[in-house]
Amino acid sequence: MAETQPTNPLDAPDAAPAAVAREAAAVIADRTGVARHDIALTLGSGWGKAADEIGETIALIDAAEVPGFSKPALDGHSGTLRSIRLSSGAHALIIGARTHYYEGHGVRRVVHSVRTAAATGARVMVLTNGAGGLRPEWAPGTPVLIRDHINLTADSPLEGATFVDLTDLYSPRLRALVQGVERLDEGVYVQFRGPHYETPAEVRMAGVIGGDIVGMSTALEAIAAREAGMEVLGLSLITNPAAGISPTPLDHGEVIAAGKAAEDRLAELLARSVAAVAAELGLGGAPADGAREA
Ligand code: 8IG
Repeated sequence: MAETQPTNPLDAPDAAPAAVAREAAAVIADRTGVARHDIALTLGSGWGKAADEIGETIALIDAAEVPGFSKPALDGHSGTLRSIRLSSGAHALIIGARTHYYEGHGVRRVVHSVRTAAATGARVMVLTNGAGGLRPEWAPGTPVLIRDHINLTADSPLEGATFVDLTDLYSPRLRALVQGVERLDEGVYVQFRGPHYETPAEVRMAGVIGGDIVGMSTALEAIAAREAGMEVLGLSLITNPAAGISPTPLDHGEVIAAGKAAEDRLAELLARSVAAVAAELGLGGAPADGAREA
């Protein structure tokens, strides 16, 4: 008997992405028992350990059971969505199920998790990734704050004549909060389509046009987050010098080791940053300083 292809509601010709995101958010609220999440995080390569440091896990959901999330591609493992309660009482939604643009399922699928996060109530979207670095002083394992981006995918998550201002897309006040936790370099993230890495000539081009970091995610997600009204924080873990930046070819084992060595530090950085963001925005139980009535 022929199995029917699993269908994704986002792929229906008349699908409304925002409506699918609301359905997804309703499933998340139902499965977690958390009516509203305050902050959402997508954890990319190297950042996964942070989930355990941010707070207490309330619920784990298989992303495949949430409308619009992609079914497993190769290894039968679809990501998980995790609901965490911070000590402040704020609720964080951890998205461990990123769909990359290079998978070729279209940009709607790429940004569905971000739209879903907004529909759960999240006011802040934290996007993290592993990426290549253009500055030679960035050793593998260096975290960098994203200050701005250049989108080289020639695509957009916005549909129709939707004009969204991207000035200060990577929130200056959230960057300042992270800088207060740990002093970090900031850089411009350049999203390439991938999945191949860049040639040295492409990396030189990225530098000439103002880029510092090369990767294959985040820019499209950040645009969708802004469209949905969220404030965006972006962090890259430099796992390797971009092609042609280092005179010696990269040893894959060394890169993996550098990532592993950085894990604990990144987890602590992110957990402290999230706590600072929750306090600043008055997310969760405790009101922020200054929000208190006399
Ligand atoms: I990890 O060097 C990682 N992801 N585009 N280039 C691009 N993406 C990356 C790289 C890199 N390293």
